[in-house]
Amino acid sequence: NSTRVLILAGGRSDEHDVSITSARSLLAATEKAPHLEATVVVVTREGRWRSAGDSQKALVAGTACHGGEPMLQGANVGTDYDVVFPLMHGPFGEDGTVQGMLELAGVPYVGCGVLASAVCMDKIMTKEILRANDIPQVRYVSLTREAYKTDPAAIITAARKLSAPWFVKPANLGSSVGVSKATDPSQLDAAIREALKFDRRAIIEEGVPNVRELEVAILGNESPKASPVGEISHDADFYDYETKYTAGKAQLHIPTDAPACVCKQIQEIAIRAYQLLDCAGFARVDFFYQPETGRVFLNELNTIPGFTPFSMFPRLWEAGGIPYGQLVEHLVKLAQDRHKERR
Ligand code: ADP
Ligand code: MG
Ligand code: MG
Ligand code: K
Repeated sequence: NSTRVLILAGGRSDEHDVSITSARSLLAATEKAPHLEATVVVVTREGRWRSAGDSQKALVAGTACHGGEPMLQGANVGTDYDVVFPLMHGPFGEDGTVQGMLELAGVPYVGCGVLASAVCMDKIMTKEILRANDIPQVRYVSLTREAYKTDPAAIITAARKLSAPWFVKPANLGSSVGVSKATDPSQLDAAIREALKFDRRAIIEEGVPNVRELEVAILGNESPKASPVGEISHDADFYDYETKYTAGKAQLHIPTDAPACVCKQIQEIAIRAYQLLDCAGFARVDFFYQPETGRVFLNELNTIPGFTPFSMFPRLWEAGGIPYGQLVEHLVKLAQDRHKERR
């Protein structure tokens, strides 16, 4: 009597290939788990849904560009599967849209619900909620395309009240797409225009000098637990798209050698933020650590974290005593528990 899991992979985001790599590992793990039976459905880069049979080719190729149907077809999600594992990153995967479809289908799914997914995808909304709850974070200014068109000087003036350098980002994206660093006020305009190419809304943040990037993996529904804290290091100016996805450009340190009191603070803040935002299942919570002052700032929560065996989330839990296969089983169980709790 095994649990039938539907893995959704690929999708329209720039993390399409990463998602398929994650799905392959996930599938292999379910094959080893005696009571899990998984099928993969791949969404193409154009946002079309392949059949399970066609998806096999994408799994082998590692990517899917063409083909597929406008919506998930040939499977009645609610009756053919017991649990769905939406493993697509970024917009249309991590942002609550797929989660909404799964709510309508009435099927349990891994990870955060609609609200937490949508809020965590939106850097402005996340920050507004964190601010209302005194969670430490960097100072920021938010803007819309329309506001910038109407009065660019007002926005530049507001941004200049934050200390340099500035990080300018689209509100709803990931993988560092559309993110730029401005070190001089003269670079702000170009950075803002770049971010606004990807979204109607953008955010300008105060940069953390000599930043160290620490990440923690959270697992659970009503009583979430934090993994040991990991660190990312690299030689790039910041953790940009190329550094994230070129093998060998970034190093993962698990656990970090940052002071134990800093790690403890990070674990506590991450759990508080996870609960405030009503996250469920899992999330990777990313922090900035400023070694000279000892301060930590919550950067973001990622509700569909990278999930290859070499990704930060599974590796942090491995260090925390939960190997990859068990982690998958646990996530499936959490999805079923949450579904029951919500009835
Ligand atoms: P994404 O959701 O695309 O990963 P992030 O907000 O995490 O966007 O920004 C991407 C990267 O840019 C970070 O991992 C970090 O290297 C750098 N960065 C972003 N904001 C700041 C900041 N305020 N101070 C220092 N570095 C930053
Ligand atoms: Mg990030
Ligand atoms: Mg992100
Ligand atoms: K996010």
